Parts: sequence; C-alpha cells; structure tokens
Amino acid sequence: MPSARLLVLFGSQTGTAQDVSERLGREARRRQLSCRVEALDSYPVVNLINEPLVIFVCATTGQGDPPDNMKSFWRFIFRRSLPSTALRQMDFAVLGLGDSSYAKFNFVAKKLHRRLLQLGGSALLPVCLGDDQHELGPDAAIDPWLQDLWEKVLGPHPVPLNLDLSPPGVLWPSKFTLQFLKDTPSSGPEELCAAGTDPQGPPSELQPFLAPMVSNQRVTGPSHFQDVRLIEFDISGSGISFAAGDLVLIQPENTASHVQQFCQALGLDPEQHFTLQPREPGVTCPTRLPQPCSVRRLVSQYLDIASVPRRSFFELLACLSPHELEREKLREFGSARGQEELCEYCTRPRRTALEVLCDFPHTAAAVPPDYLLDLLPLIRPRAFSIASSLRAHPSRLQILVAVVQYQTRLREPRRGLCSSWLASLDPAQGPVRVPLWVRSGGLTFPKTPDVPVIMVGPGTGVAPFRAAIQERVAQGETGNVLFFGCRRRDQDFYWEAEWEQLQARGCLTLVTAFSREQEQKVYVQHRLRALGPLVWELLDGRGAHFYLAGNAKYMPADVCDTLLSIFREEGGLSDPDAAAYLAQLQRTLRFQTETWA
Ligand code: 2AM
Repeated sequence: MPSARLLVLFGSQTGTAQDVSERLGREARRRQLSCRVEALDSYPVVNLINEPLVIFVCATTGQGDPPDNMKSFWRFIFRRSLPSTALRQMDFAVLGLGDSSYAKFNFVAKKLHRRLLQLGGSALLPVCLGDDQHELGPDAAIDPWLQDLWEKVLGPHPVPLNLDLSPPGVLWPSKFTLQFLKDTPSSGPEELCAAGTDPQGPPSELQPFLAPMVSNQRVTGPSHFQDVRLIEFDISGSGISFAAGDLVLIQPENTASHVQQFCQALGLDPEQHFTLQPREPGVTCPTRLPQPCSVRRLVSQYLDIASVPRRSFFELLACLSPHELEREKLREFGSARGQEELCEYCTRPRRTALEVLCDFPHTAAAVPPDYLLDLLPLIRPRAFSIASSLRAHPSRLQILVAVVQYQTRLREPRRGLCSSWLASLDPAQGPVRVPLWVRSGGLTFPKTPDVPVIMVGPGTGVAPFRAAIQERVAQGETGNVLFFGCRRRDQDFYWEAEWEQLQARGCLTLVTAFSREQEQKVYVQHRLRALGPLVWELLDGRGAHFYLAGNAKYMPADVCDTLLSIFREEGGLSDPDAAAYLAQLQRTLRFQTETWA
C-alpha cells in the first residue's frame, strides 16, 4: 500500500519543469508513494494547508519572473494576510530550474523556498539549483538532489520490506488512448480552430486568428550572415488590438518533409484519422485538437518532433523498445549514469527527436500510437515583439524575425522551427495564413505626455522600439532617443530611411553603432557612454524612461554596467548609490528590458 501522500506542483514555461515533475512522479510511484503531479495554477491553492508533503518544481524565466502557469499561485502565496503558521503541517522541497548566465539565477525557486519557510513549512532539503548552463544540463544538480530527497522522504515513510522497488524499465500507462477510425471522415479541409471553442472575445491560444501574411521580405544584405525578415500580417476583422511593447504569439508547424519522415519511421499513415481519450480524469486533450483528427495534422501542428528531446523521451523509448541493442543504449541514455553520453550524443550537437527516432529504427517502428503524446512535447507558440503601431499601419501587424540557423558537428544545419517555417512561407505564391494572437508585453511606455524615452535596441532588439516610436510620434511626442547597433550600415541597418525621415522632422534622436565598419568593435554601450551627460540629464533631470531590448547574452549586462558608470561619473554617485539608483528606476518601471536568447 502507498505509505505517504506526495504532491508535486510545477511552474513550467518551456516544459522542462513539467518533464522533471513527471519524472519525479514516476520515481515516487516506483517507491510505492502515492503521488499527484499538477501545474501550480491548476491546483486549488487553499488546499495546501492540508498537504503533508509537497515538492515544488519551478522554472525562472526572463528577468527573474515566474512562468505563466504559476502566476496566480505566485500572487496568492505572497498575500500579506496569510498567517505565519499557514503551512506548519507541510514538509516541502523546492527544485529550481534556471540559467546561471542570467543575473536572477533561480530567483523564483529561492524566493518560494523563503516564503514557504515564512509560512511555517519545514524544508526537507536546501533548494535544488538546476542550471541550463551546466554541461550536463539541469540534471547535474537534480540527480544527486533527488537521491537525498528520496532518503528524506522514505526515512519517515520507509518502503515496506516485502515491497521491492519496481525496476526503472517498467512501462507506465500512456496519458491518452488513441483510437483509429476505419474510414476517413468526408468533411472538408480541417480548420485550425476546433469546433466548440468560444468565438467571442479577442483571439487567444484557445482560438488563434488565422492571419493572412501580406509580405515576407528579407531585410539584411546579401553578404550578411543572417537572414532577417520583415513580415507583415493583415489583422482586419480579427478583433486584435495592441500597444507598443506588446507581443504576438505565433503557433508554428513542422515542415512537410519532417512530418513525412516521422510517419515513415513510426509506420503511421498520415491520412488516417483518430479520436483521443484521456486515460485519467484531470488530463485534458491538447487545446484546439479537433476530434477526429488526422495523423498528419497531429504531427505537423502538435508534436514537437524538431526539438532536442529530454531525458524522459529516452526512458520511455527504452521501455517501448523490442530490440535488445537499441533498448540497452536507450536505457543508458535515460539513466543517471548515462547523462554525459546523452549530452554528447544529443544535447550538445542539438540532435532532434526525429533524428533520434531515425537512429533507433526498430524502436521507432514499435512505438504504440497511444504513447505519442507521452513521448513528444507539444509545439509551443513563439513570442515576437510587435514592430509596428496600429496608428502608423492600421489593420497591420509587423514583426522582425531573425531566421535561426547554425551548424553543429551534425551535417544538417540546425534550424529554428518557427523562424524557418515563417521564412518558408511566401504570400506571392498564394494565400498564406498564420495562427496568431497577441499578449500584452514586457515593455510599457509612459502614458503621461512629454516624458522622454531612451531606447537601446541593437539588432532585432529595435523591433519594439519601432512600434513605440511610431506610436509616440503619432501622439506628438518628440523626446525619443534611440541607440541602434548593427554590423554594417549597408547590411543590417533596419529601417534606415524611416529613422532618417523622423530625424529630419525633429521627432527622433538616433545614435548608431556599426560594430564592423572599423578595426575596433563599436557597440551601443560605447555610444551611450560617450553621451553620458545627455543620458544623465534626461534620466535625472527630465524623468526619462530607459528601455533595453535584444540578445540576452552579454549586451544587457554590458549596458547596465555602462549605465552604472554614467550614474557614478555624471551623477557623482558612489558605487552603492549608483546601484540603488538603477534598482529604483527598475522598481518604478522607468528601466525596463525585453531580452531573448
Ligand atoms: P558583432 O556581431 O559585430 O559583435 C546586433 O547584433 C549588433 O549587436 C551587432 O553589431 C553586434 O556586434 C552587436 N553586439 C554583439 N555583442 C554585443 C554586446 N555585448 N553589447 C552590445 N552590442 C553587441
């Protein structure tokens, strides 16, 4: 009989925290613990006061923010009215997933741990700090932490002596059952939006708008290393509206050739239709999946076959494999000791799930369709900063997309799913529609008139600032200072003519940094530093807002260091006062960032 009740609650943005939570659930069940796994926002949070044992698995996103599916939990748990004894019956542990190249590494997990202690909970272990930057990924920290966890948990609740731990290779039941139909339904082409969804309200993840693509134009010169596209959609009649700083979410598809390869490897007929039933209550079918649905549609629009698979993919494949050699290898990749090898085979060269399946053909051919949704995560929508304003381009929405492509030691170049898919669509060849919806973004611009803004946006980081400048100019705001950086004026200087016009009209001060037009690199922060007196005067004297957008790697930290040096040298502040000044700008939303990997 199960001897303890364990609850695993996760906050997951990209699926890693969910994957780790599901693994935790399986390991718990192998240890005869009764265990439930739920997303934090699906769990009725007031019930926490009755839970004896909870593991929280939380990712930290962007600038130290919680993932979307734990935002209401986050607001609740920090309510001041909660008594300091609220969770005194609870033993808990917090497993964090983060990236140590960001300043607020695992901020959410650490903050949650402290808060649970404040509310009277007892920590079984220190916070686990999973790190994406580690060579072996977050598992390097998670595996030893889990061992300690099971010791702690099983200490007071030992496995009864007559119950062996069931071996790791035992197959768990699939989340869904998939029933093939004998005949193909004779209805017309499948619409993207499932029947029965609410047609009211603005488009959302539940019901995206199928936006006609108006144009898709390369805006980088022929000798530039990267293909960057300016893409325009027609959103007339969609009910979509947005402001500068908002994001558009786009639901991409797998390429037809990958869908074909996948179906071939698994012996699936793309034209066959099926219905899907959850095996257990509480499990829901993927949003928008129509019933019945064709295999082709499931694979092209739902199953993420082009991403690098996680460890659980190998664990499950090992359980499903009928082939001894393949099974051995897969089992190794799924085990704690095989992680170095898995990293070398899969993570480092960015091998995709589809490529792995092709490497293990006997196993792929034996995957029961019921397990497709356990094996592969769903394709996630991708967010882009909106690059246009409705005031300048009514009924239109524009984005600037850098097409992601790079080489690893594998022969085939690696390609970003969404950007490559978008780049491949050509409205000149016939109508193209893209499922999208908008979300209010990370950046908000001043509502009060006459507040100047300083915007630092090298590369595609300039996108949200074009929307802001268009919007502000339409409202008669002239205090717009833009720092733009790119490699060369004639290769990747986006909207050069537009900026020049606005400068000529006195609506914009543009400062450029062309990094590769001279021996020494010149970056936006060098220009910022040279204009330190102006920056200080605008910020301190005129209450300007400061914005930063672009590549998350080094640029944001470099720009922040430059700002601190301006505060010290132009403002005469000490080191701690300069840091406090920046923190105060952040708190009052006068310093905002939008960065991406
Ligand atoms: P580089 O590629 O020549 O190094 C847009 O990508 C621009 O940002 C390019 O000119 C790029 O220069 C520059 N860039 C690269 N790293 C940067 C950093 N740490 N800070 C600011 N700009 C950077």
